[in-house]
Amino acid sequence: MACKSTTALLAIFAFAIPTLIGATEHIVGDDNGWTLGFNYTAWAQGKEFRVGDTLVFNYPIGDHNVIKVTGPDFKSCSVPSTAEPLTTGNDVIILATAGRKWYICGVDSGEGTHCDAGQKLVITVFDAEVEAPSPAMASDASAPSPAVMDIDVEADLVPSPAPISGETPNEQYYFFNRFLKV
Ligand SMILES: *[C@@H]1O[C@H](CO)[C@@H](O)[C@H](O)[C@H]1NC(C)=O
Ligand SMILES: [Cu+2]
Repeated sequence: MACKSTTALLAIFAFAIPTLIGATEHIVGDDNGWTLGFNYTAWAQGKEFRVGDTLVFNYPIGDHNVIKVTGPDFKSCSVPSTAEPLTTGNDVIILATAGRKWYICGVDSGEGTHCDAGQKLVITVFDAEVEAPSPAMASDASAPSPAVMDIDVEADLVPSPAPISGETPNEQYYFFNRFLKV
């Protein structure tokens, strides 16, 4: 069973590699970085965000932060109490799933947050497989989407009641130990 899971993981990497080759790194705000007085709506316009791409937020440490929020919190510039702001000054976000994504700066200037002043970014991320930038990738167009693969993995990781007669007790221990720890 452990072998089956390993095979599944290898299969995922095999599918993930073509996706990553076509991945784009988006420097938010380009040379302006993540700052006040910049229109991120205009910046995002005409750009294509795909699953596997990355967003990079550059700013002087301490001046700003990056918080992923929901649509309503984006609109009202609310910082959820559970928020875990990114604060490294070079925050990299991997766009792992398709859909609408909202990011704000939650730093308070004393007269509201930077978000209130317009430091906010909303993007729509599309599936990676929709686009085939190269002929090599076009042949992969029928590959299952990452979301579907995630589901497959989950299913495979659930210990099944399959016969374990061929396995020694040690192997069984290894199997359960492995999945309890992961
Ligand atoms: C930012 O740019 C968008 C798109 O060009 C525009 O609709 C919006 O009014 C601009 N916002 C500000 C605050 O200038
Ligand atoms: Cu800020």
